[in-house]
Amino acid sequence: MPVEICHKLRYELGFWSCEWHQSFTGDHRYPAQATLLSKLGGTTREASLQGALFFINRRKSMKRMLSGIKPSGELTLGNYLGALRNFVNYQDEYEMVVFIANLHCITVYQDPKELRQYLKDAVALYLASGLDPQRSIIFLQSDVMEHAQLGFILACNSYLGEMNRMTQYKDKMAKGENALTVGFYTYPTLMAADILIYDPDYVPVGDDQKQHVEIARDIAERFNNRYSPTFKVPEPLIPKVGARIMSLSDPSKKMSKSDHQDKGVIYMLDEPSVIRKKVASAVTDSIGKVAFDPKEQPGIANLLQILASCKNTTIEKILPEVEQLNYGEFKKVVADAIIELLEPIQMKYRENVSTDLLEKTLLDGKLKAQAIASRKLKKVQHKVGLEIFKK
Ligand code: AQP
Repeated sequence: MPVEICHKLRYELGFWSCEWHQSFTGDHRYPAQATLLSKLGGTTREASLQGALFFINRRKSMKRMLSGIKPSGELTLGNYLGALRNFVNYQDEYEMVVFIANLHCITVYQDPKELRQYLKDAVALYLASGLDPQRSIIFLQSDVMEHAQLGFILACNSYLGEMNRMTQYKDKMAKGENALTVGFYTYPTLMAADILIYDPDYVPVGDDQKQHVEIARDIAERFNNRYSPTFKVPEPLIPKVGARIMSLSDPSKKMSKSDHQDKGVIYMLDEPSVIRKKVASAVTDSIGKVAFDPKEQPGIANLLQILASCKNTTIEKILPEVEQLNYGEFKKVVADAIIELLEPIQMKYRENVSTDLLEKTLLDGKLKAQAIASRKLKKVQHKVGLEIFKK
């Protein structure tokens, strides 16, 4: 059985029930999988029930993992090393649900034209990095409207005190930002919906994002206790590799896509010459020795972290190779490693971006995600008492 048909089966059979098949085709004689397989290019003979069952069971035996990136700017090296690369690796072990969190982008004003470009680039970069639409569900958050609907129901099961305790909100308040939107204030409840609607077992998060999973867990437990068991309570999974990448110009701050100090941020689509320039002007110190001392030498420690992450190794292993170098030579090694890592991704990005692959991926992902999300939302609406008639 061809591999791509197998991958499709893994999803489709899990999500499309026999009833769906019968109502869709009016055909009660064959199991759904036979018709589906032939639709996908196989033959009915290939669609042996045994083969189909194997894939259903395989999917069922996989734990589900969910994550998303909010492309409120161009994706950075930090997004890749801290998140995207891990998502790609997780595909072998988990059923990955990966979305583009576009609703979260607009909690602060975005120029519509720029936002569209960021979103398009993000899908192209997901694919260029190795996320595989046959194995992962890749979609745009706003395409699955159930997120926003569940978000509101969960907001009605959350408290102002919880929102007030969220770090991002507290940070902005402490900085005296006074033009915060209501969407920004309640985004944790939307994020809880993004997660809980798919019943994932795990949510991989950076250290700074743990609070989001914690609030989703609290809301899930409250809902389960108040109504009846409805949501799986997900576990945060903090990746062992893929440490926090800091800004090159201010190593006390995370490398962030919305940081307007471009010099400190390496974007996934930066040209090699730009990468070299940014790394060459990275902040260091006057000690003059390449060593891992985040307290005394935060800039050098960050460059070491970047080098180790790009080479997929540890700082202990990489240090002996670079500790004799002067800062100029060391920076050249770091820049080379970043370019070596990003160049193949950039090439694939250029291949993908002008084809219809992006649109097809998002449409396919939307259908698969919606099949899960709408079932869960119906269940929730029924439990809360919103439905008058059983559908
Ligand atoms: N510098 C980083 N180092 C390691 N991991 C990082 N991530 C982001 N920056 C780094 C990880 O990328 C995933 C997606 O993050 P996000 O884009 O949804 O939100 P974020 O963490 O707020 O990313 P930014 O770039 O800092 O966005 P802005 O500037 O909009 O606030 C997460 O898993 C995150 O840990």
